[in-house]
Amino acid sequence: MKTSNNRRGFIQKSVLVLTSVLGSEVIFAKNIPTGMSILGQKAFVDTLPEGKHKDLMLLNDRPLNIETPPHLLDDKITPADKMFVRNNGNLPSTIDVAKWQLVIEGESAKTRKVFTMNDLKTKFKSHTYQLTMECGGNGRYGFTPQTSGNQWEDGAVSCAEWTGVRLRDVLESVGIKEDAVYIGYYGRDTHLSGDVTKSSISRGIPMKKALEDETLLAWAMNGQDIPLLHGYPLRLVVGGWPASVSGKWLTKIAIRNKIHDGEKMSGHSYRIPIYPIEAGGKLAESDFKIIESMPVKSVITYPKTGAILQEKQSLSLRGHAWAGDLEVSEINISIDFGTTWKKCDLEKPKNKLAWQHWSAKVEFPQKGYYEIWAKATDSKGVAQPMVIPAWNPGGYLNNSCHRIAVKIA
Ligand SMILES: Nc1nc2c(c(=O)[nH]1)N[C@H]1C(S)=C(S)[C@@H](COP(=O)(O)O)O[C@H]1N2
Ligand SMILES: [Mo]
Repeated sequence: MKTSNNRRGFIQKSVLVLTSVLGSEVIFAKNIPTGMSILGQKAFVDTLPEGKHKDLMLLNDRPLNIETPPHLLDDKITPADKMFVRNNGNLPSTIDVAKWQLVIEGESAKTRKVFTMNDLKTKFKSHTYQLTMECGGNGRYGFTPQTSGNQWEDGAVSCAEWTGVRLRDVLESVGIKEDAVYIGYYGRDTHLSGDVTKSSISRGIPMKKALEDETLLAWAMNGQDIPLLHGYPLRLVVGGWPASVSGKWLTKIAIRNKIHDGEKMSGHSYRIPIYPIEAGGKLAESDFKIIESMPVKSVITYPKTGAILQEKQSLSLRGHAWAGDLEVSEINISIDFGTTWKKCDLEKPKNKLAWQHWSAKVEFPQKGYYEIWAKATDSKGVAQPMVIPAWNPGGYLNNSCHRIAVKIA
């Protein structure tokens, strides 16, 4: 008896999930054999969501993960239609901005306060910053053995212009206790399983980063409402750290007296080994540390890989470079597989934590196949590696040089 009850329970639960995923009723749902799942929405989704450039790459539709090919990152400020998407759970279904609330609470909050969108917009000074957001797993495809998770190539990065209030101003208006060490965020999206009591992701940052000028509670991106896919109507935006700390559809910030222990703060989620391990190796939970500032990296956004150029034409290259909390101090390109390097022109960042634009002109000695490599160096003298850096179980922080192929015809 017990087994059949459980089985019925399982069927009902999975049907619930499936109907909500499809957005239309599964008519004979009660006939689905135990343990069998329906083909589902994959069969109907062969295009990207509305508002996304058609040449973005759909990595996964459940949860939705969409990557930007590097040549579509050519804009100085990433427009919404070209911004990569990384969802861990289901998009929030209904959003009523008039009723939207942000709760600030936690062991280390002096009191609990609730803010409406209007409170945030009218009671605090607003600020606008360009902020680089790169998924911690950008470049994961480069690791061998392959690690689980989205096999991002080079395009899980963006730099948009975000407008909102400083998290610091809002936290200070609530009151921060002496023992505060971390903040943790909560968003309105739901867990993939359909279990509404579980968060899909709830990460955080140490107080020092939370209180930084550029850490925003943002309601606008590039001068418009934040698109639904990117966190409408309110988002925590933290530049230079793994984008997973920039909580979308923000409903709550907890001021914690310990390192935040929300979903995806433990195991190998956004954590890397303290010491180098062999590729494919295992290590104890206590031998991981949380990823903080992202490493130095760059992309070549023009030309597109696979470009065919005329002989004796000089080629103008361009792209962006960023270095987590630091600045990029230099970027070089090579057309001879790293034997010689040429220094590029590099702009200053618009503000701290914004990516920097670079450009260079190159000439090719004769017809043939070439690769162009770009290598940025941060303000502490650390450069991108030319080979894939240390393997880690989560497949994070592959900041090896971006390469493109060109032919001179
Ligand atoms: N609430 C919520 N916030 C989230 C996520 C999510 O799934 N839910 N994904 C995180 C991860 S892992 C990344 S890389 C960025 C992606 O931001 P984007 O989709 O706006 O590019 O959002 C972060 N914030
Ligand atoms: Mo991410």
